Amino acid sequence: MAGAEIYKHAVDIYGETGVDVEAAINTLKRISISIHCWQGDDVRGFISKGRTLSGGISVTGSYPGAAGNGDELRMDIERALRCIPGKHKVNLHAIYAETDGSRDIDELEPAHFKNWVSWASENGLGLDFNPTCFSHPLSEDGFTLSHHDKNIRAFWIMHCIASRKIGEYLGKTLKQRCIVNIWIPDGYKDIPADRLSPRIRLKEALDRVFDEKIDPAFVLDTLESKLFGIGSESYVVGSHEFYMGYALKNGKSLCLDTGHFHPTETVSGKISAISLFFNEMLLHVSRPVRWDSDHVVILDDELMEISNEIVRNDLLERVHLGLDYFDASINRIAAWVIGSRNLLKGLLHALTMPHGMLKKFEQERDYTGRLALLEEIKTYPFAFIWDHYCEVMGVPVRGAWLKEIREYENKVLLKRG
Ligand code: RNT
Ligand code: ZN
Repeated sequence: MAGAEIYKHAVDIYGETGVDVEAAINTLKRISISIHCWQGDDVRGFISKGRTLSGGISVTGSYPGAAGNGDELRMDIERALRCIPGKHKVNLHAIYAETDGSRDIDELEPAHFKNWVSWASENGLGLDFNPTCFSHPLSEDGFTLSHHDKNIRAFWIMHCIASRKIGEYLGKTLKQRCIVNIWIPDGYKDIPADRLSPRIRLKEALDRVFDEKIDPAFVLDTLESKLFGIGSESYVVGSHEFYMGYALKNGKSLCLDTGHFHPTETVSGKISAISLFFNEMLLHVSRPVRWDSDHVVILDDELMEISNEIVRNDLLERVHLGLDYFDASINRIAAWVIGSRNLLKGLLHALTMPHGMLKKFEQERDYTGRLALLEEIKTYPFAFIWDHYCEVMGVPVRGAWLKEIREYENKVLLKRG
């Protein structure tokens, strides 16, 4: 059978379960994911050169070819985007500012991101943003917005305000709202004697950060919780309960990172509950291996279940999807392509699930039918639908992208000093 026939056959098979594959494909075309710039240079950034990554996150591996400046990073992202179907956003961190080196991160301005903005606008991309509350001398003792020293706290408050202003500029200029996500590493390695005071300080610091009026048409503020990190194993100030309460009370949104919960807890299980109380949320799609290790996203059960929850609860407009992982042990551009294609694959998979039939079985208490169908679907010809999607979107089909990335590696990456 030729490609078109195979695809048609797959469409018919899915049709038998009530699934409209063409409609699924048209929906996927409109989904924009946020691709994290920091996979390209191991979360180093340009203004913290020489500083080591801190805050309990860690990149391992020494694969050659990391981007060393804005032009290299943008060029690498462009290369990756040519292998990823659809129109997407790029997620920046404050440390990717292009300054003359005289400024610290509490004094960053929109102008330091003008190269990013002109590049994004030329390439039809939206931009998201994050303050960088780590890898800095003032975060080295493990505390930022909840620091006991009010001057250090003030520094981080200024940095977060500056970041929200930059987000507003990105959103306004690119005419696409920018998500500004705050994550801080604050916490204790060992059992604290006082869990409350740092949380009181964080609450007050956030109030000051959000006192700065930023147009919600251009910025969506999100807060990212965490259960533990390296160096904050026993206590994290910005826990899930903390931000859930803070965001609900103050009209902010949550960011759920798939690596930030207890290993047996799943983000897929939380989305429906949160959707009842929040209009929007952000997900940091990552892959924890035994800890919050930020491995490259693969098409695993949890990714498929997260996608199912978003699709079957009609949350595609309200759940924003960002990638968050960093692997320096493989080609970094391949890492972007693999993770991004997998997230899109997960979504397409969810869009082609017979949710109608499955829900009907469930309503009728026919759990036998539900399990039987769920298991049969696993061997449906999904691959041909995905291949067709790549083809119509003008990106390499199946593993053909790897050859392109290897050529780029030889021509560009391996020549970098
Ligand atoms: C850390 C958080 C955070 C970072 C990025 C770089 O545990 O997940 O989102 O990974 O901001
Ligand atoms: Zn994250």
